[in-house]
Amino acid sequence: MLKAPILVLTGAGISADSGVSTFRDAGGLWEGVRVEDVATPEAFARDPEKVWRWYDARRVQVASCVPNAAHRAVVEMEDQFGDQFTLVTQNVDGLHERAGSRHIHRLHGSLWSTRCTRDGRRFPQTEAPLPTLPPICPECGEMLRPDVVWFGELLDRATMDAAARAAERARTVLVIGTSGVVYPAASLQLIALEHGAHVVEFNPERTALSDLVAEYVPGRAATTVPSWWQQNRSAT
Ligand code: BV8
Repeated sequence: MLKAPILVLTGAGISADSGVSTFRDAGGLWEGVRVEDVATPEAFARDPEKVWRWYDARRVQVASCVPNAAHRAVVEMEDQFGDQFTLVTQNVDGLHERAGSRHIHRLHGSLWSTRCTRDGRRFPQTEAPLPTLPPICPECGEMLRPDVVWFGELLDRATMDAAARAAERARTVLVIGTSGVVYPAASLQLIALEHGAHVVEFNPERTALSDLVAEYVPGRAATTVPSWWQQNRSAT
């Protein structure tokens, strides 16, 4: 029986079947790249152009990808459960938005937005590749940075608070395609477990969460999530 409220927590793995590189799988984004070299404020201060080249390469890759059946199943869940549904993603690729998800808590920002390094003003940026690296603020001429949360940076407080409240209230939580190693994002699935939620993990590899959840569903999300959803949606 699929009990509401429903919370869906997604990581890079939900986009893997769309052709977007994950972070920690073989051939993933971090392979051959030291996180400290590209995803920290210090790295950006040291070599902004190198950081921008890494992010722009990801933007180019994602621009040629399309949402997959797992993203579309998540949209159907939002359609069916309305305000009893919450989507929280660690992903910055924008594929949930392109699939049609409407209310998304983006914990780590977006590849499709930039932020002025002088005053934090945000600018949508959908052009990939960027014409110049690093991009310059159209208002003040200062450098723009990727609008993402780097290691050592705080997440947006309101976003994390809303996600934690949803994790406390949810009766069913789907954890899709995350290694669960990055905090505080990874704490959400633990909060849900502590509050007695029925947690279902979708991942081809077992993780530290796999032994703790009610259902561990092995396999690729583009196959397992729609299949699980079809079997359980009618049970409501
Ligand atoms: C912070 C930027 C305060 C955007 C990212 C405890 C508490 C608080 C903080 C910490 C803590 N311990 C350590 C920290 C510090 C750090 C952290 O968590 N470090 C880790 C590495 C130990 N956290 C922070 O710095 C956070 N800030 O807490 O501020 C503070 C400040 C200073 C000091 C202390 C505290 C900020 C974290 C945000 C970092 N930014 N991204 C971008 O470039 O994308 S994180 C990055 O990794 C991504 O955003 C992504 O969200 C995240 C997690 O990766 P996953 O999405 O899980 O992807 P991954 O590749 O790992 O796994 C993919 C999974 O999919 C695998 O399991 C695979 O099996 C599966 N899969 C593969 N194919 C498929 C599939 N699943 C389904 N279907 C498939 N086909």
